[in-house]
Amino acid sequence: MTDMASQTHNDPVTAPPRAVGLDIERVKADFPILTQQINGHRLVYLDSAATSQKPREVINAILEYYRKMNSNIHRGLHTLAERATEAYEATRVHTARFVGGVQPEEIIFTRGTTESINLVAYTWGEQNISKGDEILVSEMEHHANFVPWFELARRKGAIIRKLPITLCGHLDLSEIDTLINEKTKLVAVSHMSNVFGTINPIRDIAAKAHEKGALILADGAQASPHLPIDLRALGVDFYAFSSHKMLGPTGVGVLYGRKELLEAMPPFNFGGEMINQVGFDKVTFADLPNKFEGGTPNIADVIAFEAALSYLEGLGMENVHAHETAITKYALERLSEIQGLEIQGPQDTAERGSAISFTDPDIHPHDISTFLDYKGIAIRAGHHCAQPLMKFLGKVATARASFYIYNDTADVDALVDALREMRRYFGV
Ligand code: 7TS
Repeated sequence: MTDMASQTHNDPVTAPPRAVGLDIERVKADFPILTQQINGHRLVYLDSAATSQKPREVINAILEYYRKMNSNIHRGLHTLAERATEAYEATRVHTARFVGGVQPEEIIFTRGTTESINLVAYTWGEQNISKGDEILVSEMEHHANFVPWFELARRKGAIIRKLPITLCGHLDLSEIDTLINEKTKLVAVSHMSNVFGTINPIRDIAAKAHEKGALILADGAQASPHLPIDLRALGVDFYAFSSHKMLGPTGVGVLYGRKELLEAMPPFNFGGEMINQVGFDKVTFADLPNKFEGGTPNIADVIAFEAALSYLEGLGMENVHAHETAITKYALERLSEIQGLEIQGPQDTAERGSAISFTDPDIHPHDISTFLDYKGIAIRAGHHCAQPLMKFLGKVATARASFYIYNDTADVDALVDALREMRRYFGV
């Protein structure tokens, strides 16, 4: 591993310690996948905004579940079923605590952020959106927080309004007082952009929405892995996020909803588990949260998600954030040394997280990604499921490096060295 002291390139950037707030060697050692060589090089994983790697604790929790507990929850009266039900519900309690201490029945398990948002669009949306109503959606949304609203508006004859963005990668809030008006029923905005990395002022936007009687749904897919989250302080009505971006397994998502809203909403999936009484004359539904968890849920992965939450809490979310801020600052400085590289999003690390999108004037993002892969470096290239944002930038794609707890300054150096080599290789 390259140590900062043995850096060979000539650059004016003062490197921070390899890790801030975290014992980086210990953290790295917890992620078995990182010991691999890819194409003959040490794996440098810079694609955590797409999905994070999993620590041993999470992998073991899945194995333990299938070895010792496997059974269906909420219905069996035998010991295994009780164990599994207890562990599944313990994750709900833990998740409620992790996001600032909401009520456990306000936490609904889904398959991911996408399903959480669709749940709201198909239940609350069907019930509350009518012709002529307005839904304000930011221009930097992932398609998961855009398309469900677009489709809802199409079904209902409602209107999608755009909360625009600036070239610096911020939301343009200058017109917010007219964009949110008496017709606005919902504001849909990401807490952290998956392209710009921008941390959006959710609390202020929530206050503006509520002033006009609108609700706010914040997409927390990128924020929940990286920031301490306090949903009550943010003042959101709905908040959606995914386990797999925060060290947990794939196939588990969370929807937080204020209890009185969830209680008034119709169910999403009809079937087993979500009912109270079923007869040919009448069906009644279960109370929260079961009303929204029809069918056998993803028991193993929900249970293993608890191990991810414990792991993050063990590190401390303040430490996670401090570490990533230092790495992001260093990465922004080092990347800016590369001639011609255009870096998107805020420069100030107080306003952003660790996803850094960039483009090279001479090399397509897909070629950048392919070249870096030869060097064992995993990044993402494409439109990042944010085509309205790409359109605003006038680009079809960007390259994106995203950092997490197991990345250090040596990973940034590997990226910068490889990008320099790439430019030489392409003769630009
Ligand atoms: N919202 C944001 C802000 C995201 O970044 C993503 C996934 C989603 C929603 C969807 O989450 P899912 O778990 O339901 O798939 N973002 C990315 C990405 O940036 N690259 O791959 C997936």
